[in-house]
Amino acid sequence: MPQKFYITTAIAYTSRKPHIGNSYEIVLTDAIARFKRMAGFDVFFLTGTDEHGQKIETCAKEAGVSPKAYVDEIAGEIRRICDLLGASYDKFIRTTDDYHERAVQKIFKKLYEQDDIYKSNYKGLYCVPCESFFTESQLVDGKCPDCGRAVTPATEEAYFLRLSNYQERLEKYIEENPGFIYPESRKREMVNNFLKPGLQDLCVSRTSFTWGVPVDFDEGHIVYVWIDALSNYITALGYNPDGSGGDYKKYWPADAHVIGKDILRFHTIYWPILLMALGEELPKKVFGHPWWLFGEDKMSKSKGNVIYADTLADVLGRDAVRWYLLAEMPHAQDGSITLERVVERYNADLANVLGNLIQRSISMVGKYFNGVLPAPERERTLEDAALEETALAALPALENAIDSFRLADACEIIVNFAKRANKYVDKTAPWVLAKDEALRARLGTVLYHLIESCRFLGVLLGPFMPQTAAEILRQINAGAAVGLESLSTFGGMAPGTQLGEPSALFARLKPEETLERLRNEG
Ligand code: ME8
Repeated sequence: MPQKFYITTAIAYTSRKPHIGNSYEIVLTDAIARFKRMAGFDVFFLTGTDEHGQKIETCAKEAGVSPKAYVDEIAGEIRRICDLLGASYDKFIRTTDDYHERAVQKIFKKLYEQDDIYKSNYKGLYCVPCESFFTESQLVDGKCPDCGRAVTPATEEAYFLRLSNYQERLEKYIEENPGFIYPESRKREMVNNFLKPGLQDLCVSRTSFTWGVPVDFDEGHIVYVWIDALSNYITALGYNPDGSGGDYKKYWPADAHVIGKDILRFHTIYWPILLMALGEELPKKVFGHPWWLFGEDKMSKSKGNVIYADTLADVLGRDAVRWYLLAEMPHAQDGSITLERVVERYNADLANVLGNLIQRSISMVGKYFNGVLPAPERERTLEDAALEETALAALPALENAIDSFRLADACEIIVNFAKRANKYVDKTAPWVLAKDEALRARLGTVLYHLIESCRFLGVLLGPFMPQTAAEILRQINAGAAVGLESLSTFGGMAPGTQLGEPSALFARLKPEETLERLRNEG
């Protein structure tokens, strides 16, 4: 039986079209899911949309449509962008799905019946025109942060989750499972800023709006959107407090929740406590990834510096967008994206290194051997051996990098291998060997090494650039030697194979012209 691997992304708000920062998480998670599938795991990859709450209700009102019509449109757009980027999700959950809403109601009721949730009074500062409560620290100059009018102290009935009852158990879990909050720097932040000061019970219902999951035993109360949203990770698998389905039994607990750094608190404090209260296992890992900045600034619509994944994909192709996002984002610090940098990296990694290697390797077999792959000689030079060694070391290194969520390192391993192979071309100079009939066998060995290196690249690139990887393997006609297991020996290509015609995978971009196209598209 293959080992299971359950991985999830955050579910995006359907308040607006997702920008490249939101799309990043899908690509990151997709690369990991694809790698795990290639490594033989039984993977379940979940993504979806977070569709309830006051903000979305307000957006719909402003757009003059019903909340449902509004979220249908944006959820469709989010899913379209996921598909455009090649996300291989196994399920796309929407929090407005019937089965999810029913399960959330049952979760809420169970927690209430067992007294983990209790009814009390919420005391806060209320803005009447906005129908919203605020805390002292949220006010701007003592006034409502939304409309600037005066607020008044007020009380309303609400439900609360007893976080404090679970504080000790959560602290123990975090201590005993050092990989749970990841990376380490984020763990310190959570423990020192939120756990150490002590947890206060969390208000888990609202009465000031209606767009949400109703508390089914108390009319007028709506389940707090984060309780609704977090539950998606189990409801998607068919979780039900009265008895869950097969997928839940098979895949839970999650092996990794991949989320942005801003929502770590919800995933490492509220979510585990909710699960403990339900008597369910806790996720094994929560990976809080950094954010994309536009240059050095936060991306925001009002600043006009928002980049969308579909704009880039229209001009550069889906794989190039995936590559940039995976190769450029540091492990723990924020990443920077600008159109100039996207074009630069495209030319550096994809056109000059990868595309160039594949195209010239296949072309030389075409030119010197009529496209039929020659057999290598038994004798190997030091140069050959060094290339083989680099190829064989790539997969173990890649596996290590992916298991520690260091996707940029994984990309670097691949590019460095391709650079090494390009250097091999320069050193062995096949065009010189081709001039001397006596060196024909040596020429065959060199070209075999190059095409076998292309095969390694075609396999290794699978999780990162699936279309490109498939195209490389098609062009060299790799046959069945396309799985990770085929990378344990250098020699998977069968001599005598008829290679296909090379076609440029990544043509070199003219920066000015491309930037103009990108700006016009955006
Ligand atoms: O937070 N760079 O949804 P969301 C990288 N619905 N990642 C970014 C980013 C940026 N510039 N901006 C946002 C929500 N993200 C909730 C999640 S999960 C039960 C509920 C990430 O649409 C962000 O950190 O605001 C989050 O992980 C994801 O995009 C969706 O953000």
